[in-house]
Amino acid sequence: MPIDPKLPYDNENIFAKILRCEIPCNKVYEDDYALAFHDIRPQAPVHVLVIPKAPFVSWDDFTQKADDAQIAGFTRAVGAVTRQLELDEPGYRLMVNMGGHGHQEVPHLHVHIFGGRQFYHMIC
Ligand code: IU
Repeated sequence: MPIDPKLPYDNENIFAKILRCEIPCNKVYEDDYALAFHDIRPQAPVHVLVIPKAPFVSWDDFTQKADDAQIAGFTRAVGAVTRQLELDEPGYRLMVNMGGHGHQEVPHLHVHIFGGRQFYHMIC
């Protein structure tokens, strides 16, 4: 079920627990601003999620409340992950789901990185 992105941040959401190391993840990358790990239900040969190390519910929440250092740090972390995974050539796809129409299911901002195959039009 999609989450309501207007709800306050839920400290018990699954990605908050991963950040606190209460639940394991298959980690790809970590720095001061972000953690990246393999999606448990991959939709492509490479499917990695990048999450900020701060309590932002959604893209909307992040773009309103994050300070410049958090925005820069998180954005650079996504780039660091794609380079670490050597996806830049031949390329990859980024996706952020937001709200009901976007079908965001986990109430902690996450950027999906898809790679390892050719993509064409929108993912349904
Ligand atoms: P969405 O953008 O909120 O719809 O995507 C949530 C993603 O989180 C989805 O691809 C799930 O497979 C993934 N995920 C995960 O990797 N580990 C988990 O414990 C849970 C969901 I719950």
